[in-house]
Amino acid sequence: MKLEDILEEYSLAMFDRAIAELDDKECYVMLLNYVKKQLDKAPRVEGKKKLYYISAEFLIGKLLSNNLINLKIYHDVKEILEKNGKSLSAIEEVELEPSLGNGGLGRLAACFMDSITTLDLPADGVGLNYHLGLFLQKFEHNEQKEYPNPWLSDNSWLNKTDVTFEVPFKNVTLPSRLYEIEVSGYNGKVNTLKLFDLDTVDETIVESGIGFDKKDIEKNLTLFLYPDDSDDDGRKLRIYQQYFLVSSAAQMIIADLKAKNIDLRDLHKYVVIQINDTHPSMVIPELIRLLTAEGLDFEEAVAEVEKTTAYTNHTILAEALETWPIAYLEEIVPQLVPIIRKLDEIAKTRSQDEATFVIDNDGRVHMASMDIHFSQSTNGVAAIHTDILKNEELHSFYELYPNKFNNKTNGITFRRWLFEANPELTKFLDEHIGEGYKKDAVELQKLLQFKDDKKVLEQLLDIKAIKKRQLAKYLKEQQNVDIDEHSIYDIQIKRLHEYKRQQMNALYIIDEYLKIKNGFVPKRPITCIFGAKAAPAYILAKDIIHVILTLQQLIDSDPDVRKHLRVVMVENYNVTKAEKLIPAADISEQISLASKEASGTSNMKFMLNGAVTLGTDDGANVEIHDLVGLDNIFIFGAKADEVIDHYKNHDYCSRHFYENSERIRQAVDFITSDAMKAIGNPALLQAVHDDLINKDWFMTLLDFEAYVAEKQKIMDAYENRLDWAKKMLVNIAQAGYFSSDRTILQYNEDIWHLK
Ligand code: RUG
Repeated sequence: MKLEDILEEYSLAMFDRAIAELDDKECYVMLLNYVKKQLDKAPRVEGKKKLYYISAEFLIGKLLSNNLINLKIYHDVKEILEKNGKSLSAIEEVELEPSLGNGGLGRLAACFMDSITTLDLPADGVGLNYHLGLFLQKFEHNEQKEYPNPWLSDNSWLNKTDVTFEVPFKNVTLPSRLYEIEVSGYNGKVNTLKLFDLDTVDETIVESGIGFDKKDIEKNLTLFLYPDDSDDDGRKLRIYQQYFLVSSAAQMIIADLKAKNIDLRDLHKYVVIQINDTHPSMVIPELIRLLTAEGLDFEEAVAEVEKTTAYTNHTILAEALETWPIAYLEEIVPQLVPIIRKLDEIAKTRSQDEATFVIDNDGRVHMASMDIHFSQSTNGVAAIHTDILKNEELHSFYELYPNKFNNKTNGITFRRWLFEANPELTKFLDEHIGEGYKKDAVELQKLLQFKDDKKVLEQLLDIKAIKKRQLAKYLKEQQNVDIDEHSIYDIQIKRLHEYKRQQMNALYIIDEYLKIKNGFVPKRPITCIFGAKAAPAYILAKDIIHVILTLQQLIDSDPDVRKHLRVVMVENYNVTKAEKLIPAADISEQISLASKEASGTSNMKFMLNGAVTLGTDDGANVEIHDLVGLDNIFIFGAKADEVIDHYKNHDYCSRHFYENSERIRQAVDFITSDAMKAIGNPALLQAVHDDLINKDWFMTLLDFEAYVAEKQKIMDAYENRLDWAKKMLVNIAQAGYFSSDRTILQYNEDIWHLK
């Protein structure tokens, strides 16, 4: 039967009407049901050994188009819908984006599941089923306000199962229920994302934004991802969540093995567990606990767990390397404490260096230390990041276990970030270099043969113009902002954090604003686009959002400036919005303080879509720089070793920069100018101003002038349109290395050994 007839049958069976008579919501439900059936029927990836990728986040994005692409029916479905007067993109709007992640770490987990499945590797992703996500961001009075971000509905990709496990806390045992989402691969096979939840969780306890009783664990456990941990109850709730996740995961793994009659002493031959960041680290003592309960002696269990687990580090920022007071663990999961104490003793027999202690002298458990001692592998996520781990942050561990350390530079799935987000560019590539790059992304290099071909370069510029027009239309619909599609789109989208230095971009905007006010207008209008959520308890990050939104309003209401310079902060930045923003970008802002961004992955998505990077030599930018060469990337600022030296010597003084540069002083002081205070909240503006002068922990002022100079260069380069198109082409051609398929093959080769 033809697909068209099948879909008509679905439509009639479900709604008693033909497709042409359905509204977008009904069409979505019809397609959802059809695709879910296909996924149910699809062969599962099978194999002797299975990966369990445990992660607090899976930022999977909407799934309809992704699944249609992987089932290779995207174009057919689109055509059938069009024949019936429907638009797939309008239907996609109906789907709620699952709010199961925060940023790069969660999106990486989602890209990995796609690649793992595509490469035919058996795996479960294991996480939690947050009802209300991180939070929904709204802008009110130029400030971020947080609201619940519900996404669960009767019509979703999530399937409830009858599988439950008993998770024992000190005061209460809670049943975790398994939910599943099928993950499709480009090979037509499926793996599963397993999400645990608690039936008693009650969304109605949330009041005034995202506030709720943090002590009411039975009602709040899986409400939010990363609940506010600025107080003790919040920190304890995170421990409850983490243990709920890992105990469910460990019990499920053991149940899987028992169902296959596998001796638990052979665990590592059948199972590998990737611990994604430290949130799931308690899986190590929990597995030891369960294995000893199953009859293994302690040493045996430790050895088995060490061989079975592997840890990925995603940051060198001290505040993100979790430590929990042992007293909290006593209070919540006392059964783990004797195990962790024994692990600490073992660790101390291996090294007396305090930097490697599992329990430090203040009685805090260092989750990363436990991971490194008691797993087989520790990897960083970009070459420079892994080097910094080895040589600086985790140097004592590296000396102890040189063979455990390895690098796995992150990657992105081209299925979502090229085929789905940019069908125009995909078609262009198919026509010029064939479709081989869809299987082997390095084949994108075939594009290099066209780097001096005027016609091809013009086609690339035309595609970018189409994507820019689409974004302008989307922003008009979503946020009622008009942007000039002929302006340069300069985009910085990522979590709001001082080290990512959105504040430096804001200072650039001020500098440009002042220039325009003084009659020096840019050759071409510039649209500076931001998308970023700030953690609700991270006050300075929220203040930086306030500065950007205040600038946005100031410029919008100034007719002299707004025709040359615009600022747009996209509300509630998420995967769906990233898919529209990235293909439209001219300039990719990757301006973190060198050494601080572990990798970054939006840098890869931008490059793949023909944006040119303006960045520091940090994270994966370094590898992009190597691949495209200095002609095709704009690099500025202090290098990582210089930055690291400043921290070691405590010799960075931002006030010194402020006092010695007129340009810096003018830009910084403008934050608290009358013009800004007339629009914004003076206290919040003052906070950002004062921090920049008195602290500036992430050295904005150190790099500011170099940044402005390099930005001028990139804007000038944009004016030579054919030369710019060549830069775009080289970036696209060299993006193949950043396919997550490559990353996953390396994980499998070096760590997982699945097939
Ligand atoms: O900040 C890092 C990014 O540099 C990286 O690309 C991403 C994936 O590896 O992980 C991000 N990250 C780090 N997210 N959370 C953390 C620390 O918990």
